[in-house]
Amino acid sequence: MIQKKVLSSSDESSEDEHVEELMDKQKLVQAKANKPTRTSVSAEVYGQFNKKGQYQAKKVNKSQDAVKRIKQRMTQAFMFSALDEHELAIVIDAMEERKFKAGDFVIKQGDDGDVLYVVDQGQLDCFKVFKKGEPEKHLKVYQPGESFGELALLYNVPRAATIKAKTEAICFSLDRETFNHIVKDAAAKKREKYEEFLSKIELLKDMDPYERLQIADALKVQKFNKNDYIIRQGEQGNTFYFIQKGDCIATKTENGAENKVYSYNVGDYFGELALIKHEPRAANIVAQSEVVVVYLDSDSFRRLIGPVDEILKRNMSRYEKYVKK
Ligand code: 1OR
Repeated sequence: MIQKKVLSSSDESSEDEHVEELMDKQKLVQAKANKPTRTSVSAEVYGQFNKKGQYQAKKVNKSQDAVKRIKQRMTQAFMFSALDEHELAIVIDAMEERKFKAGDFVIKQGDDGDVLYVVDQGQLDCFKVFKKGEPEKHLKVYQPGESFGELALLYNVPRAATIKAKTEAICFSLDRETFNHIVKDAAAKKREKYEEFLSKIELLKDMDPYERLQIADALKVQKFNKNDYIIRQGEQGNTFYFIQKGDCIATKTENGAENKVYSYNVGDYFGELALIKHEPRAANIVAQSEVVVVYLDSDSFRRLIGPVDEILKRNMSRYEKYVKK
C-alpha cells in the first residue's frame, strides 16, 4: 500500500530534479527541436513524426509459471494500462525475472537507468537524497503489483531515487529498448493528457505530483449521453469516477420516488462511498449532458487515492443529510 505522503514537492529545493521539472524539461527540449509539444497535436500527427526505427522483439526464456505471474502483475501495474493485447504480449516476452536478497540495491540514485521493474514478490524500500550531504529520506515501500524505475526511461535522466530490497524479493525487469518502442509513448502521452486536469482537481491538489502521475497511468475513460445512468443505486460498486466533461446529478429512489440529492460538475468525483464502506451504491448518478468520466477500479483506488483518504472521509459529511448510517 502506498504510504501517506512523506514530503511535498515544495518541502525543500532539491539538488536533483523533481518529476514536474523533468516533464517541463522534456517539453522544452521538444520545443527547441522545433517540434510541437505532445499535448498540442492529435494522435495521428503524433504518430507521424514519432515513427521509430526497426525494433527486434526480444524473447527472454522463462518458465511457464513466470509467464503466468508476469501476466497477472501486468494487470496491476498502472504503467501498462494503455497497452493492447499484442503490445502486452511483446512486453511479457521481453521481461526477465530477477531475484534479490534483503538489503540488495536494485537501483541507486544518480546511476544511469536502463530497465524498469514490476514487483512480483516481497517488499522494497524507496529512499531519496533531496540535497547533497543531507541524509536520505524514506519515501515509500513497494509491494507486489507496483512498478518503479520508469522515470529514468521516460525522461532520459539519472535515477531519481534509490530502491533497496526490504525482504527477499522477485521483480520482473523490462529493458529500455522494449520500453521505448512499446510502452513509452502511450504512457508519456497519457501522463501529459491528464497531468493538468488532475492538478486542478480539488481533492488531489495537495498530493505529490509524482503520485498524481500514477493516477494518470491508471485512469480509464468512458462517455455517457444525457440521462444515462452512470451508477445505479443498490448495485455493487467497483469504480471511482472524476468528471472530465459535463454535469451529473445524484438521485435517490425511496418509496418509488426518485429525487435529486446532489449535483456534480467538471473536476468533481463520485463513487467513493461504496468503495470506502464496502456497501452497495447509495444513490444513482445520472448524466445531465454528454458526460466524459475518467475512472479507477477499486484496487487502483485503494492504492492511489490512499494518500488522500482522510480528505475523502472528511468530505463524506456532504452526504450526511441523505445517507443513512
Ligand atoms: P527512477 O528511474 O528515477 C528510481 O529510479 C525510482 O524511484 C523512480 O524512477 C521512481 O520509479 C521511484 N521521486 C522520484 N522517484 C520516485 C519517487 C519520488 N517515488 C518513487 N520513485 N517521489 C517524489 C519526491 C519529491 C516520491 C513521491 C511519493
